[in-house]
Amino acid sequence: MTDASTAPKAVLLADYQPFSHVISQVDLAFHLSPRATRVKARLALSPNPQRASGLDLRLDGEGLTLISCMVNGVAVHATPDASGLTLPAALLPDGAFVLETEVEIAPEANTALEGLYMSKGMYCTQCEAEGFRKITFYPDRPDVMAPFRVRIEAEAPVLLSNGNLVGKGEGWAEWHDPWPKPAYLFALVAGDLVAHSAPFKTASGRDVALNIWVRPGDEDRCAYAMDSLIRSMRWDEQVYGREYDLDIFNIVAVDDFNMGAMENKGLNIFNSKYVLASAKTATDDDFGRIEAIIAHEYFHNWTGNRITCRDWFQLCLKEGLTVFRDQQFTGDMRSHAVKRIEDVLMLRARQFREDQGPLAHAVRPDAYVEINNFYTATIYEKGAEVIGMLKRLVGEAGYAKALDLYFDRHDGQAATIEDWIAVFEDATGRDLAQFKRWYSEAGTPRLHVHEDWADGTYTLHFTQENPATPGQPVKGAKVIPIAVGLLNPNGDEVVETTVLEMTEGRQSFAFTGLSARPVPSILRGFSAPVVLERNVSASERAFLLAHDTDPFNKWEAGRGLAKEILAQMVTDGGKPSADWLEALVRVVMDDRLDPAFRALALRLPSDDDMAQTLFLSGYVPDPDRIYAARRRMGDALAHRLSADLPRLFNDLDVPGPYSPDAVAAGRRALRMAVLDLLSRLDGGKAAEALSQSADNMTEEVGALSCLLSVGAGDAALARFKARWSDNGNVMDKWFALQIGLAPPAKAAALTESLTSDPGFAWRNPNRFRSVIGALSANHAGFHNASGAGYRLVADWLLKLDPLNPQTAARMSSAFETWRRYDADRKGMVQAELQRILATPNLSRDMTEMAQRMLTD
Ligand code: 0A1
Ligand code: ZN
Repeated sequence: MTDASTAPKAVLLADYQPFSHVISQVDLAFHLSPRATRVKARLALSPNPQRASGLDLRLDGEGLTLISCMVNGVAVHATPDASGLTLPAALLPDGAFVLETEVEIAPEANTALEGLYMSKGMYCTQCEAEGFRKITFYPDRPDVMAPFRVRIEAEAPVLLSNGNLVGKGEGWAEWHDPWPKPAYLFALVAGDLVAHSAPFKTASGRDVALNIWVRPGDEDRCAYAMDSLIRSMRWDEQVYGREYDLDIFNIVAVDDFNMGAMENKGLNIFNSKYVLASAKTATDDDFGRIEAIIAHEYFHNWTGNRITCRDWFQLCLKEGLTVFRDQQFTGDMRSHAVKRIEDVLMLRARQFREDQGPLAHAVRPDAYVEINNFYTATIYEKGAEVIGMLKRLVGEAGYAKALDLYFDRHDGQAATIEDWIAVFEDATGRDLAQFKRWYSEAGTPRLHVHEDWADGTYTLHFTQENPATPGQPVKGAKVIPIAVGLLNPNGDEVVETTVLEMTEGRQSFAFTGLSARPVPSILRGFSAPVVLERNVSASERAFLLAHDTDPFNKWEAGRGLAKEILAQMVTDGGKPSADWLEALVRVVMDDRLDPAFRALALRLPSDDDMAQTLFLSGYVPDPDRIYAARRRMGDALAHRLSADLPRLFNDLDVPGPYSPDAVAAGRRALRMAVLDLLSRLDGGKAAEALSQSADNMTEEVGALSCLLSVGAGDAALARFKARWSDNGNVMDKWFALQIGLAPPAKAAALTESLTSDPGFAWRNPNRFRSVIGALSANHAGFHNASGAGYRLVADWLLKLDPLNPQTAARMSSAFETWRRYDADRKGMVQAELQRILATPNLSRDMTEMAQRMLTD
């Protein structure tokens, strides 16, 4: 299908070689100016003893105008090519030497937001994964680590870089980072900024100045981020024994950012939406995400920065582990049960979806064309799941011992997954050779279960199926930790949670000495990232929903039931069963249960989740039927609960001033779920009243969503816009909500009309995502049979690609599910992907994505 001669060249794990030289010191001097920034780099180099002597020096560099180049103070003639600069061995002295270069770059013209760029008049950088090569000539790879000294000269009041401040004056500042680091952790910020500051004393008594830098006017929305940072720092000391290691920790919020945030050493740079929050501007979910992302970036200081990755194939070494750590942190801060359910919802929605389509790849891939395309749910979320399984297999104590060994052994190094596995083997004595398949093999295993019962012995028989994925037709059996508990028929637990270790393709586990046939609770806590296939009756699911002591499986029982019934409603057009309604109502009305849990139980499976589930069961999903069935299901629930909804809505009101804590947030989540049902009965009356009176963004957005769902959102939308038009982060919600909740046949047209709204600043990644991304996330709208959704998304991706290939390519994964659907839809998506691929000067990023999605 695609012509090999035009395919961009892949980088292979198998080709790894250490760099030709080592760098003992980097000195950078920046003279900032929007169109002509000068960067001087002084690199102290020597041949790498791990490589042969007499090698050329090859430095990466893109879009740089070379002004001068000197070796040991003597000018050399060097001509860069499109991707870098080669200094032939003949030009280099035998031993150590100093290379000095000066280049010119234009940050104002940098629309890709990679390297040094400008956001609303402020200079900032993004170097992961390969952005440093857009700043100066350098070996832009994570295994070249060096201490950096940085001098910044600029007409800006605040000048920041990594490490500690060693000097400053009018128009200049100097920073020194003593910790050797790879170039991707370099950062620089300069602009008119103000700080929200706080002191911190580490466990061993080091004073650290904490600053969150924002644009003037935003400083009153930093308190929650600061509180989250302080709690993260304390938690890492207490749980992992890891202290902060510089005198300053700076965070900067920027409005134009491709991702969520970046862990640059001592100078984290954040998308402003993950820093700025007040009761009036941020929802409970926003507060939760801010806490998690602040923690994530901070935790990278040890897992990512002190110990980094040898090469980009090892990305999960830092990302999987850091996600795992931030998940533990959120669980400790809030509720482990709720956090686990939310994480699994997200894993299934994003990672299972990826794993079941053409973009499936291993947690540690062995080839890539553009590394920016591999910041995926598989690397991050499945990478974290793999660590969760390891921890389950070796136990709390084994995990703690292995992590201590990891930090001791690899501090200051660029490590690999082999190093990571070896610390677990050495700390616990376990052989993890088979476990490593979780890193090398893509795809979501399917775990089939059946059981038998005789003479007091209950046996579970498991079969694992490891489906083929692109480039990996055959796979081996995985080590699967299966947490199981057994309940007796009156609902008491007779066997507590036990972890069964499955290592073979088929395996049976027997429980003896039981007085009655038990009801099994399998895969408790979602102990492995697999699809569990078991024939379970509706009554058994209802029984587990009522009695399971494992909160995850309690929720899962209700979820499984809802999905089964919804699937039936999609295929036969019927109504939900009374059994399901009764079982769910019991949970919703049970005020001994955590409201956050009850809210999660009420959340119906998403349309995309249903499409995936139906596809896996052999159906061709029809987006309109799924949409309609899901609405009927919500309506039926609303009618069944009609007598209780107004009282529930009133009782759940959280009195007093707004607080983002988990308890209050849980009550509001349930209250908004109740309001959504109530709106189906009262046409949005209660929601309209709340929309006018709400004093916090959670309820303001909650009420607006309810109104949009019942087609009564016009007045609230207009009010919202009038009130928030000068707040970009809030206006993103205005765009995304109306598109996300638009009826299927109108979604594309509405999106198209909003692209003409003066507020649609499409070069801003957040705004682009809140419009074009919101359409791709409206399942029935995006997949509307007219093809208008596909066309509009493809048009805009093509428009963004030349300016910002990274964000455009990442968003193209909207198309990854195309093979699930009917021939007409498949044909339309295929045509869009081919149109994308045929576009002249398409980026390498987008070319790789479109090719992978089209390959059989
Ligand atoms: N390392 C950051 C995420 C990140 C990754 C890539 C980026 O540019 C391509 C930017 C940020 C994290 O895990 O938070
Ligand atoms: Zn990360």
